[in-house]
Amino acid sequence: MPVSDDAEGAGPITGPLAQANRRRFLTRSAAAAGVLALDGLHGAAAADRAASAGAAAWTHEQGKPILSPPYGLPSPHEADVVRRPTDLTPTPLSSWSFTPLQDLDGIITPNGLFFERHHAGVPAISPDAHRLVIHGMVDRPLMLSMDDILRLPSVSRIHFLECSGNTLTEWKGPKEKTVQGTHGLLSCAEWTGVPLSVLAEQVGLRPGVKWMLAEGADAAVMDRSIPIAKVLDDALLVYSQNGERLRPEQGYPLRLLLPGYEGNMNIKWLRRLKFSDQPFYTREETSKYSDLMPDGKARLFTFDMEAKSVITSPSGGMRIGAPGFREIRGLAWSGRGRISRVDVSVDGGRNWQQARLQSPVLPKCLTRFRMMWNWQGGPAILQSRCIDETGYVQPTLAELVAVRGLNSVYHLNAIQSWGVAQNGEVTNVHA
Ligand SMILES: Nc1nc2c(c(=O)[nH]1)N[C@H]1C(S)=C(S)[C@@H](COP(=O)(O)O)O[C@H]1N2
Ligand SMILES: [Mo]
Repeated sequence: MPVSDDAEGAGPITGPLAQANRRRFLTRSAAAAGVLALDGLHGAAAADRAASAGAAAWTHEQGKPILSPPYGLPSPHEADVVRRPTDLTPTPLSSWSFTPLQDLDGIITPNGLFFERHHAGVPAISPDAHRLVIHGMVDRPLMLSMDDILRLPSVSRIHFLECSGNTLTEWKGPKEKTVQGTHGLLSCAEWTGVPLSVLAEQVGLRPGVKWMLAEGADAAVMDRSIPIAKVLDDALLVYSQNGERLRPEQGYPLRLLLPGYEGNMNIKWLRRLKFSDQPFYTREETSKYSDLMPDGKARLFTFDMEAKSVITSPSGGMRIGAPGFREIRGLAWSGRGRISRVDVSVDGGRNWQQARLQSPVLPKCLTRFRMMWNWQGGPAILQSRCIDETGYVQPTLAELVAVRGLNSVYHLNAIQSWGVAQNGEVTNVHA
């Protein structure tokens, strides 16, 4: 098999360019630590042997023709990289599926791996028959077809979406085995659609409008009240996701996107917007999606997803092969703006080191962080802690529970710990 320079992906390992690349990589990544031993690199002699040993079977024959299939699929070798269900719900119609964060790189979630949360299944909506009604305290009520909506001025923005129930199993002790289970109700996409401020102008909001109801066309008829400031700030009427039309699971043909707000308010299969001078106190925002505090009172309208981060590799269920250097990788995000800093600890929070942030660092968007780690082969506890541009610091679980108590379900944004055992096994632990 041809040996490629793992460091830079720059082709065969021999030759002056590859040597220069390799030198650059070694100085960049391992300067402080001395030698970086990669399993794949055994020096010039081994590389030369491999290079002259002849090409692999797939190099000796032609591959598959174009358009097989017309809509491309991942390599069959990646068949394990899938959304996974939960055992927490009695029916798959009102349930979740979780994004395999441990298998993904960068910040964009492929559309087929975007987490799902439906309260009454995925409706089969014909875009030709679908209508969006806008009414209430407006001068010119409107009923729009998808064609009407596609004519309006559009924007594209990259934002995360997180269910406020993400991590809900972890309040009282480590439960889920993998980061997919603990944090997989989180995904990120480039969304395209119409700013709601444009529509608000079209219909003419009456004086005194303070809230907007958004309602879905699914059998759950999911509805939520949204403050008018959010509607006019950055709310989007979305029809595309990562360059193609929304997937049915994500609200085809039309959904609401409220950047940084809890997943539940991002109404899918959107059919109605109603403007009012007061909130609607729907079932979803009173009996559900509120937070029961230690004194028995419930917090209502907890919209913002607060700053949170998690290490995705190494993470629960993985096994670290050999001591030595490896990159710790993870994601950080905040519903209030940009991530300004991520720190990583390998000793359960006693010492912290600043991680590198991958650009672009966008507001209300996943941010990828990385840090090189020299695992000595002993037990370790890996943690990440983020700070957003408002100065908010991601809390420990103890700090969060001290304020919130243990009655609530949603909005667990505490620091996650992964324990590394002597033998390299990584598990979910509370530290
Ligand atoms: N119409 C409708 N909108 C909905 C829901 C729903 O069941 N019906 N679920 C909500 C919840 S709880 C979440 S977390 C997000 C999930 O969006 P996704 O399935 O695209 O990830 O959609 C929200 N919008
Ligand atoms: Mo949700």
